[in-house]
Amino acid sequence: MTRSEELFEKACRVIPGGVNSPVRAFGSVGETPRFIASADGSHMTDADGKKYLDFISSWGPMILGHNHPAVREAVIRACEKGLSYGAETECEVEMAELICSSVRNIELVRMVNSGTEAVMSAIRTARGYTGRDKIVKFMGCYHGHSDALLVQAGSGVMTAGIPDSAGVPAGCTKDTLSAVYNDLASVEALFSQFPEEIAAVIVEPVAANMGVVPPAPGFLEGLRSLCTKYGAVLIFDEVITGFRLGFEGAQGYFGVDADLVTYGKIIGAGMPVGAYGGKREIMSKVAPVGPVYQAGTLSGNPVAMQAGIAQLTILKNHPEIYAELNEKADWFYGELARVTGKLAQGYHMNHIASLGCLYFTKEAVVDYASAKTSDTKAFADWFKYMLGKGFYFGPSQFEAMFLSAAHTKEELQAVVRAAEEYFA
Ligand code: HOZ
Repeated sequence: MTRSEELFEKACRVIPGGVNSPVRAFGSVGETPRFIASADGSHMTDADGKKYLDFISSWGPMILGHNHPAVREAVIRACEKGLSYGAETECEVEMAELICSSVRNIELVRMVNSGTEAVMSAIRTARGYTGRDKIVKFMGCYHGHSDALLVQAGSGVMTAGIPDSAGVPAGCTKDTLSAVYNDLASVEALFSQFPEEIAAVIVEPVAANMGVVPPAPGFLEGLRSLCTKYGAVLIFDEVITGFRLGFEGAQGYFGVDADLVTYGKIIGAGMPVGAYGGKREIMSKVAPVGPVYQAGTLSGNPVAMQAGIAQLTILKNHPEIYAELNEKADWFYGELARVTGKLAQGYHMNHIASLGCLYFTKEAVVDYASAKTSDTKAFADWFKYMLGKGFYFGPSQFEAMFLSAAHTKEELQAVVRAAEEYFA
């Protein structure tokens, strides 16, 4: 028995399913979760001492690689001054200034503790601002696990084949309308039906919880126009794309303006942080200036803030990091497309910037329905093979691969060689 197997057995006795987040259970790939003991640069090492080239990057935030010296130092320095005060600190102001001064349309920003919290709060703010109740989300997009958004959600919900979670009262989702990703007509139809009732449209500007589905040309621009026309708030959920596609996230990458933006763990370099921000007029509705209540003892935690400031400062001052990362990713995902494309019948490689996903389907994957055509059993076989070779991908067909600045071309070349063997 491996140490990971031992730990998993123990964990199952005291933690539901042995994990603290369902995707980690490796259920859909029929493997035992690897318990991670440490991580450095592009690698993680498990409890048995096996080293893996990591393609999860803690689901995104480790864009500079694990255990980056500047982030580590910032955290150690912050810890020496105490872990939490429940009162304001200078570093929260520094963090807010860093974001507001460099990301378009963010004039005010509020720190929270996770992407889930950020989204939940942004929706409440949009509702408070517009005085409307309905929201539009897209099938296959995942916005965390708050009640109103667990409707045809991506990520673990999609992996587990759960259309809507148990325990969510119907009343909590009655104002959640579902549209089809990359299909503007489906959004237009909802606006025609409820022209004065929709508070917000929330979208992952690159859908990265049903694999990776880039927006079709004109899709995000179309959402912008519809929201403007009908007086609804356009929310970009940038928990994955924020500070990853580029410093200005999807807004900068696609040149489309959102009204509110939500961020997650990347803001804290992997510490439990989230944030929501946007136009002053809308964000001024948030308490204590406005009537929309939202709060949190640990929000803006000084250790998390210092970690985030260290990472964001490096990213801001070194735009070449994005240029190099995205170029490396184009090459790598292009190679995977070449290797699998030789077969051309049953594989489909989607990618944008450092995010990628290999689907096991003949269909072009452009939305929830086409993503679901992927053969998850074939994905599981590929996953197991690559894990055995020391390449750690997200343990589900519907999770993204994340490259970091720490991945070297030689390491990625080894992945391509393993893929060549697998698909030979
Ligand atoms: N797709 C999720 C992150 N966006 C996976 C992480 C989790 O649920 O634990």
